[in-house]
Amino acid sequence: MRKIHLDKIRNIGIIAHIDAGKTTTSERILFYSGKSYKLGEVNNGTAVMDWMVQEQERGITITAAATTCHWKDFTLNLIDTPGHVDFTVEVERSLKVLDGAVVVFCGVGGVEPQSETVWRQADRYNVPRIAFVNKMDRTASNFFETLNQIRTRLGANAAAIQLPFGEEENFKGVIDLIVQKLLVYKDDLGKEIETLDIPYEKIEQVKLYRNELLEKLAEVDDVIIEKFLHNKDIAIGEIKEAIRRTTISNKFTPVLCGSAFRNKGIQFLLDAVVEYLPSPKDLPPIKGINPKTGDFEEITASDKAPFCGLCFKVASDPFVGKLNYIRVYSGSLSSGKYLYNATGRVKERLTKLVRMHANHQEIIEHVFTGDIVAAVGLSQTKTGDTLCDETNPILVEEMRFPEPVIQQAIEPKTKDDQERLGMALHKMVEEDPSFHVSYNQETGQTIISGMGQLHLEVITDRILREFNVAVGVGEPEVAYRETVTKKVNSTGKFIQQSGGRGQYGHVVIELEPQETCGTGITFENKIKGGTIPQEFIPSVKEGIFETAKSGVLANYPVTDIKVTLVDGSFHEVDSSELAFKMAAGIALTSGLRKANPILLEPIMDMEITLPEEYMGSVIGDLTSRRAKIAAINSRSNMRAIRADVPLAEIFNYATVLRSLSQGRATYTMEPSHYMEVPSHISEKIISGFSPTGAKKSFKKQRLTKIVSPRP
Ligand SMILES: Nc1nc2c(ncn2[C@@H]2O[C@H](COP(=O)(O)OP(=O)(O)OP(=O)(O)O)[C@@H](O)[C@H]2O)c(=O)[nH]1
Ligand SMILES: [Mg+2]
Repeated sequence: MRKIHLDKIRNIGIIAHIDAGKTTTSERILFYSGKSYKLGEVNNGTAVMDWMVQEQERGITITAAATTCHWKDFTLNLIDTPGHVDFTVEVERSLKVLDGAVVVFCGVGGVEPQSETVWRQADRYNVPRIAFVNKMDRTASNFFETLNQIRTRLGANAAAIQLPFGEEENFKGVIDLIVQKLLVYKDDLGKEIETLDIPYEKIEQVKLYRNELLEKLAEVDDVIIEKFLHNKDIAIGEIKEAIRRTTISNKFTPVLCGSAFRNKGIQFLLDAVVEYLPSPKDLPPIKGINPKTGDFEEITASDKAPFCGLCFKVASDPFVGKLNYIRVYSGSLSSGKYLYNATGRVKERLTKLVRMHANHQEIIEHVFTGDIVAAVGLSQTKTGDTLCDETNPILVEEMRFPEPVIQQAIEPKTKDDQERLGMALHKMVEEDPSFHVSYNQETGQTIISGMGQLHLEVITDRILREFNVAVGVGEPEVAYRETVTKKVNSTGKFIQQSGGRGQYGHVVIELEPQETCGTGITFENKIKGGTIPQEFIPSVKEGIFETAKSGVLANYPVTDIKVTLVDGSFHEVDSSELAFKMAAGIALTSGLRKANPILLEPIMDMEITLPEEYMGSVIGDLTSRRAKIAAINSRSNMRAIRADVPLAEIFNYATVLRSLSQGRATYTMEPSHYMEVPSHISEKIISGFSPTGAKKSFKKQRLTKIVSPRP
């Protein structure tokens, strides 16, 4: 029997632009909830959530860390995510399984580029959120400007439910607009809070913002609009209920403020989390596909329902080995039991269940609906796999991960380490869906690809420290993609009949470009009436996805295509999974050749913040780099240029920008989308590649950096 009622669970993530204070806020949550006895700081490497050495050394979060703590009689499963765009996959997978999020904003920076990114990610998963404007103690922090930007840049129906009291270094506490009280911190640790009446000089401002709060609620809530229009009193309880209703239905975002570093505002943030963010049962049931029938089914958030959980993260632990992080959507589970992996179609035995506290584990015996836990013993389960009850198989919608944009060659420093490097890379791929490894037949080199230079740097550093393999790496290069521009039909046959049991696979596919870019590969099965038996369909899909890993132009992975299986045939005896997989691969390759293939390159969404006087030279330089300027805005007393720039043009841009602006400009960028490579450039790239492996072979990458222990 479960001890914690489902109503009392909050699964929340902390998301934000890099450095907004997510980890500092998480550390305070752990402290005030009694989970940590000491305040952890990012600055001196004592933050429990930033447990990796690479995080502590660099002062940034790299991997999403999960923990569980309690606030009042609620249980909070909390995930602190990284802000750096190279680790965006961590935000993506966390949002997939979380029920709510706290979006942290820097009170000085306001809505920064990655604040927009994570906001859009949360939009995509329909995650209800509350906003926390942090760093109110800092010079030039501006709560009202940030609130304004949340509305204008993010398009949120947001309103303050608190106002800051005191500014910058005199920031002392908050005014609660709902109960109309001033809450002042009396000590540095933020434990003693005094509740006072609103000071006289603040009464007008409080009236104004309280009214604005009610107005914004009235726009989206029938109960409030009714009372508001008729000028009736609205009770505190009614306001809170309306905030809860509208936050959960994603129609409203309450905005709070504080200073995590100065220990102010966190208890009220926790109150807001439990009051306004949903419990697992407050959200509409998620849908899954029954693999037997192909029909959609609702997954009921109840312990009594059959088990269904999603593995959203895989990590390796030095002591227990592989850990599978699971969000339980329905049913319950005990350690020692068997589970069915509906994605991989294998049965797995769960040897141990643990509750994660950053990198520490607490052994538990049972898990229930709504829990976020880690499992040991699931050797075949990967990120994105659905685990369920074998008699009630179900598939939760697959997760989509971003395509890597840069790649480099990697080799072990000594030949003896080849095998261990292979093992290390295998582990990394298992953990990180945005990290890919491929082997270039032409050059005999292993190529690693990822989301950015920092991403690959952290991976090579981990290979050295965790696996003790020193490696050499090449210069990072652009990871191009291939796609098609025309719709074609293509047939693939894999037939071998040489006495005895043969092979027979025959498929007809439709191959077409996807309308929107960045969608990867979509596979649809339109086979009717058993032309190809259902049992072979997954193999056809597998064949398509595997073949799409290397395209027909220059061996780059294929993306943004839709493949529809429309026809085919089978043989009673000779047909096998392998034969259909091969046939699908043949169909795809010949289809790609016919469908006017093109090369795609990653385009980065870049924001450069700089003083006005450098605008001319920076814009001039950007234009020479094939950039498209999207907007020029003001940021405090600086200017901000927003541009789309091909990644190929901005390697080592930091050095360029430094010299153009005497070190006064800064920039952030993130992969935005793929675009066709202009033909004169694409010809050069393709001519460097020969599918026959004959004379014009791929250039072998020169290794330019060695990652090995310092002497
Ligand atoms: N003055 C001030 N500094 C803060 C506050 N919150 C965080 N910081 C500082 O801001 C820096 C970044 O804080 P983190 O908590 O690591 O930020 P983060 O959002 O977790 O960063 P990433 O995980 O790397 O994206 C650290 O130096 C913190 O001490 C605050 O309220 N006031
Ligand atoms: Mg952090």
